[in-house]
Amino acid sequence: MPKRARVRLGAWSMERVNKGQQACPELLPSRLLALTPCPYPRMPLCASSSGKPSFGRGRPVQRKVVVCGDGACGKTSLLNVFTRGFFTQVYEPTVFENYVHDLYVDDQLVELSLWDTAGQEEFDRLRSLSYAETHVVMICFSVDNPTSLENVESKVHPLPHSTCAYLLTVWQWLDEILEYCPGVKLVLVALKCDLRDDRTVKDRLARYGMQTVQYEEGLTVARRIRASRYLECSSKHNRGVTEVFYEAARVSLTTRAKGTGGYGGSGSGSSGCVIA
Ligand SMILES: Nc1nc2c(ncn2[C@@H]2O[C@H](COP(=O)(O)OP(=O)(O)OP(=O)(O)O)[C@@H](O)[C@H]2O)c(=O)[nH]1
Ligand SMILES: [Mg+2]
Repeated sequence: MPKRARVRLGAWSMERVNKGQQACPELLPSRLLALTPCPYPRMPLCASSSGKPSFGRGRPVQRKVVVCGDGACGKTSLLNVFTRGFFTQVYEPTVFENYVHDLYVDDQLVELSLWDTAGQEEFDRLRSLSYAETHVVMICFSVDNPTSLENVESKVHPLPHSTCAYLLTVWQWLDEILEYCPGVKLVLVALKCDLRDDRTVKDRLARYGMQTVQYEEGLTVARRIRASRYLECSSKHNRGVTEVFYEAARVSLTTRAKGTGGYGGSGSGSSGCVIA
């Protein structure tokens, strides 16, 4: 299996500094964009909807969301802010973590099972086990690391000093998801948006001829990979975090478990992946 490209510039690696947790500020309006028709941001989060599959009121629906993306792009921080309400500067690479969070979407109680995965390449095999019975895969990247966005999509590169006959296909997140979970709904999430206009980050990237990832660039990738949503947030400032999970939950409610013929959720004995 070809390996995913993980080009990392030393300057981007997060330092284990500023130990301690930081309480999240109040939720601020976020910048959201749904690729499919979506009432956001004009409608309140838990508004009633019409034309959606109807679920029994009060009967929780179980949905599974797998969160993946490059190491240190901010996945665990996102989950911590949403489920536990705190943000920490300390970077501790994840091996595997599981969270369960209940939320109402359009009057429907959703029991969201959130699977945090390891972005580090060493854990590729372990991470592949997370994809079973998944309704939505949240692919994350960090706006202060353009490579983390590049690593979302498959690309074919000509090998150096070769003719076009020799091409190198670089293994990316989308390849992994398509292999283990074909047909699953995707949500693309831009993390660390507070760093987009950060002078230090911008200067650092400029030294490599790069710049922070802009909204339109993320949106373009989301469209190319046919993501159901493109969302931006900052866990550090607690901006857009809740919306990310509401939208993921909303998307998950539009999926059917493969081979079950209903909104069965996990434990249905299906082969695991979910198609809309
Ligand atoms: N400025 C800023 N830093 C963030 C944000 N979210 C996370 N970080 C920092 O980024 C570093 C990595 O965050 P993690 O959430 O551990 O990254 P991860 O994607 O879970 O990494 P792996 O577990 O290795 O895959 C930590 O030092 C966080 O404090 C954010 O929204 N803004
Ligand atoms: Mg992590």
